[in-house]
Amino acid sequence: PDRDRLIACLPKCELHIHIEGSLEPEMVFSLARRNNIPLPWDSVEALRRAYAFGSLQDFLDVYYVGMSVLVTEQDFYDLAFAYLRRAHADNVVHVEMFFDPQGHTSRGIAFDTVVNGLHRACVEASESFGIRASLIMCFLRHLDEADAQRTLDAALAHRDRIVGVGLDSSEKGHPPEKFAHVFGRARDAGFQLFAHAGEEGPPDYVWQALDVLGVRRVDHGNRALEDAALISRLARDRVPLTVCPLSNLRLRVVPDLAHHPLRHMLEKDLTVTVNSDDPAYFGGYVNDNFSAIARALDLSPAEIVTLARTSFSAAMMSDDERAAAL
Ligand code: ES4
Ligand code: ZN
Repeated sequence: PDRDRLIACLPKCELHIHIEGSLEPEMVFSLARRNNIPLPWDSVEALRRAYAFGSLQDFLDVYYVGMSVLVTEQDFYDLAFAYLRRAHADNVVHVEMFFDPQGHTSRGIAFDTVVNGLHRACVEASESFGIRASLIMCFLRHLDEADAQRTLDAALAHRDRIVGVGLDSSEKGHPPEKFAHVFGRARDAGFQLFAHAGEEGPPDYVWQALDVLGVRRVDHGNRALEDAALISRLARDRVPLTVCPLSNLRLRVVPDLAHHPLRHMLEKDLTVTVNSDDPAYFGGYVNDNFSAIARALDLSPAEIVTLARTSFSAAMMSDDERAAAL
């Protein structure tokens, strides 16, 4: 339909993508073969059948096994380059890419191996087809703060190649305040700050992300709508929310997309963007997310244009870079 043609031709930024979540089942199997890594599934089809998730934790259990096939610098390069090429095909011009170093260092992969491969893909994709891409490392919130502190120590040697730190993985029971000290250190070291909050966790976790961690943007933020004072705060400070419709559907954060809170977020003047989260696992890249939510909520062309434009205001970009991109 016309709506999908509009979506396809709009320039966009992708601000919520876990690069390990762009690992397609075929690549899981080809890298497993290349690196001699055993898998609990005997075919691509069996792996796809495992993508029936009842919750965030169900997904994470598969996600951490999937990423275990990533071993060499070339693996990380191949993963990120394939994603950036795919994003470019969706008219994504700027990417702020999450990665999970602890998902790799915990398996004995060196921090440098991960960053070297991902960074080289960002540089070469930019040279090859002009996409801009930067790296944000996330702390796994189910691990303790001391583990995050050691991860930050390792990142300091790559300060010029990692623009920010975020917080992801199992949300419930792991409030942002658990990471207050390490986020303080990251801020002092000059990193931009982000956190997943209000995906499954309560509005209080969104407050903590803002007031304890001091994040510049909230990833998901769906449950902020349960708290009127929080909505006012997010609107007043124009805190962007990086919303991921197909992720919310597949992880049962919403029963169906017709009940997705994005329409209410727009009505309340929140700064909302549309993103893919873990596209290989959730059934679509960024344009698929735009199409699915636009159709379910019957978004107008003007609303679709607003969502794409907002991705630029929510991005880490100078005004000059923004003007050049638009
Ligand atoms: C994630 Cl959807 C989601 N939520 C929290 N942590 C994550 N890591 C990768 N995808
Ligand atoms: Zn996410």
